[in-house]
Amino acid sequence: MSFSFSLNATDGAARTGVISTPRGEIRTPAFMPVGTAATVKAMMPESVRQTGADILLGNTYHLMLRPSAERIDRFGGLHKFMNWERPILTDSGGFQVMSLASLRKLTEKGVTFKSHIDGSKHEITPERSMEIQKLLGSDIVMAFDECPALPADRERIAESMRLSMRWAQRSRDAFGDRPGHALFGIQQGGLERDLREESAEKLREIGFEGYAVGGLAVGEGQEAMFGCLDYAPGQLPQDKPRYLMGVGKPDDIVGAVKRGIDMMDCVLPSRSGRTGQAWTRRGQVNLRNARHADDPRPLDEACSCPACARYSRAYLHHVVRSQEMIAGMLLTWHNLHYYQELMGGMRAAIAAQDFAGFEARFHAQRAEGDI
Ligand code: PRF
Ligand code: ZN
Repeated sequence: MSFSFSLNATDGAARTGVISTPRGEIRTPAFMPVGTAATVKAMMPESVRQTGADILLGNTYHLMLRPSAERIDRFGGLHKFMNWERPILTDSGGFQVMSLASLRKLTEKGVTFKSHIDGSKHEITPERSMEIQKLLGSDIVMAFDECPALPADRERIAESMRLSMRWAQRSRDAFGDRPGHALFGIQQGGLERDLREESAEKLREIGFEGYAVGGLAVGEGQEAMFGCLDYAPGQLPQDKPRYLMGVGKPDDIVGAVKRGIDMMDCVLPSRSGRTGQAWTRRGQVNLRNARHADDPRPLDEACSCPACARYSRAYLHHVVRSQEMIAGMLLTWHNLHYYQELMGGMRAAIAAQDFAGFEARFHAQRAEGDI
């Protein structure tokens, strides 16, 4: 069986469909929990599945440094190593090098850097990134790219985008013929419409199984990001999945889907769950807050996750304040469950041609605020 994408319905620019892979189906719009170091922190893989996730994201950068791609390969690949048999998408490493590593040096060939873990020296090129993602056994491989932080001047953005497009061609050449596995290209170009178009044109010419909108959510703010998403997805092929990398808050996700995005990933639901932050229909709730100390009610009475079905706000408050491990476990579960419900709600609304109604209810509930 090979890799394919079929659209089931559209509503305005919003789309719903299914990506089929030999490891299972990915319902779109899809949210991918982040499993950077071969684990979605604080969650068993079967629990991640119970939240409704069809696919996880893993990271080339972290896994090449520890425990190394070669070691994971010897254990039969990342799926087996981490006990997640469904699809995995891996990011290609450049973005993480730029945000985490020290002594980075960028050349036409690739990037050299020192590990943030032990200071050891490493190199990633498009060819090495493809090799690592192959050793990991990734189902959806991301092209190797560079993502400048915003704001940046136009010349810097243009040069970086053109380097990423040369790397995209090298990624395509190095990826080879791998039935059932997909390579996604990554559009860059900052907030410059013509550079985004130039990037999209180059990627379409090379040809990929899917296309990511990269270079957003890097400091430009939601309004500017939505401004770019008003045209960027439309520059990419209609018949292939479109992935917005590293986004975002629930309202970012709803706005991105409205504008034609099919896949997203973000550390927010898992990371903020470990700091006592919950995301609900009614917005963000900080369980550290003293107002929860005597509250016998669940975090969200309409949520069926274990944190809401079996515990009170008073208990969640207590374990957050006491820094008990179960605090991170319960809140991560709740947040991932909420994110997946949000995606499911959007898929159903698009299929029913009611995305506008969904969006209105989404914003109305948040405007009410927490109980
Ligand atoms: N490129 C890659 N990974 C990414 C990004 C990118 O532009 C972003 C930007 N939001 C997040 N992760 N390869
Ligand atoms: Zn819940």
